Amino acid sequence: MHTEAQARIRLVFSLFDVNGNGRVEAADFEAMADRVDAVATGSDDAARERMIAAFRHYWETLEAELDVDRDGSISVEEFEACTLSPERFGDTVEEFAESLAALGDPDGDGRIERPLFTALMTAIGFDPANTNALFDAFGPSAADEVEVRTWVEAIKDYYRPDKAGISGDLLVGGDAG
Ligand SMILES: [Ca+2]
Ligand SMILES: [Ca+2]
Ligand SMILES: [Ca+2]
Repeated sequence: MHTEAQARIRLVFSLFDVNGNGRVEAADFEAMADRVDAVATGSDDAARERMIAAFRHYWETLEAELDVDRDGSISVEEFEACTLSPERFGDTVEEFAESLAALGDPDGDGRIERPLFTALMTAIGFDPANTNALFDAFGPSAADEVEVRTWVEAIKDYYRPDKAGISGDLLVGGDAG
């Protein structure tokens, strides 16, 4: 596995462990969904419920696939195994990416503005400075917007262990590590 992928996965684990007890569990995902819901003020109920359902499904998939010792939580060692068989998480990550991106585009024009992008990514736990660097890497328009598709693809790339040198690596740099 590329070290870049390992660094991304470790960062994701630290973000998913919202309550900071060193394990990822259902309560962490509920807390993260609540934070994202709180900043998705422009979105309708259906879009928000879809996101919350995607977060729950993400947790259920992790628990089913990675909780080897069946203690109801994922340790960092258990979590790293997700990179060994990324195909088992493809559909889950895709729905997570799509539902999150939908909250970034409440007017449905296919583009997301920087303030909302930063708010959603910060709600998940990413460092604001790194989030801005990622937005810049997407090549924003003169109106400071990026294509939602670009973001969705970046989220999916982020979880691919064979990927290195991708835009998502910017999230690992700086003070967020
Ligand atoms: Ca936790
Ligand atoms: Ca476990
Ligand atoms: Ca939009």
